[in-house]
Amino acid sequence: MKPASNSRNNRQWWVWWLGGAIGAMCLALAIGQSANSGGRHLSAKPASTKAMRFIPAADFTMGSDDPDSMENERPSRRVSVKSFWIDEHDVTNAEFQEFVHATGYVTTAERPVDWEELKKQAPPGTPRPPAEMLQPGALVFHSTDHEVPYDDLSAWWNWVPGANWRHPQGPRSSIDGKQDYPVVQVSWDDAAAYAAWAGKRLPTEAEWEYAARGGLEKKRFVWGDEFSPGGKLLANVYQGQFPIKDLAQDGYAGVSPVTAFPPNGYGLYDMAGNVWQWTADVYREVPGNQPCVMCAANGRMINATAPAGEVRRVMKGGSFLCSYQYCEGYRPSSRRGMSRDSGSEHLGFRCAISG
Ligand SMILES: [Cu+2]
Repeated sequence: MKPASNSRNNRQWWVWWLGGAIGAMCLALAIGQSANSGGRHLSAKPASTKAMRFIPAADFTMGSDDPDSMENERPSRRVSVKSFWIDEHDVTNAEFQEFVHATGYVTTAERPVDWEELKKQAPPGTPRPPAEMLQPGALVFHSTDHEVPYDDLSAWWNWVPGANWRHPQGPRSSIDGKQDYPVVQVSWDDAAAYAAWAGKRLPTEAEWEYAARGGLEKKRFVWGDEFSPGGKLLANVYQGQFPIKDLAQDGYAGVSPVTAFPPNGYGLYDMAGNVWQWTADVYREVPGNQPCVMCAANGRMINATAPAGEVRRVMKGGSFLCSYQYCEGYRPSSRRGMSRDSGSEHLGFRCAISG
């Protein structure tokens, strides 16, 4: 389903702006909601370290000095982390479902959009968007049948009413049979609410990156310096001409079950590829950031969707849409900022507990 189409440019603009701005408004709603529910959805169950790994305190080299990295990863620096526990795998649809059943929590992407509220954050003079775009929904990836410029994200993202964690690609899609797939289309607020309910928290960016490195120091990938040792593909990423066709040489053209690929040195799955993961940290961009083409496009999307003063959070790990030719978002030092209120088809999370 496509947004009500005016001119193409209009549509493009609304897709980007709504993707982020809906969030800020939903944040306000969420705050109201938790107040109304008397904190119901935040009542924690006892924390358990089942299916978590213990990571001892350490100093490590965070970021990268590699000229083949993005500037927001540089320079590398020594960082200390205290001991902590981290989930072996991303939070699955089954786990998120348990949370929703227990609490009645409604995710950001499921809440209707109130234009009167949204308009307060819009640039002055912003026209009312097409009615269809004020329905609850989210951004969904679609392939193309031709090459597209990498600075036009609307070429491969659609605003889809009815897309949410239960219907990641829109109303006709479902998560039936995908209980062990990572939950997606969740905002940072949704992730944080789940973590609080589970008696956990989101990992910091430093914890996440240290855990991802799996005991290796200054390696380009979470398994070493070579992308596909012995020709093996060790993560769910994009192969082929983006965004025309993912050749699925790694076995998957989209999201994969959370333990489909080998774990890293700490026994953690999908610390590279499959879906990006929210972390606790506020995102700060390095001035003069000059990333690869695809990432530059994404950077623009983020800037275009972030209302002034809005807080972005760091996401890590890359996804099934990250490609060897372009962004290599699945490198452990790779990082991106995303409006805390935005969900996406390629973004999930895992939790941590201080150790
Ligand atoms: Cu990428």
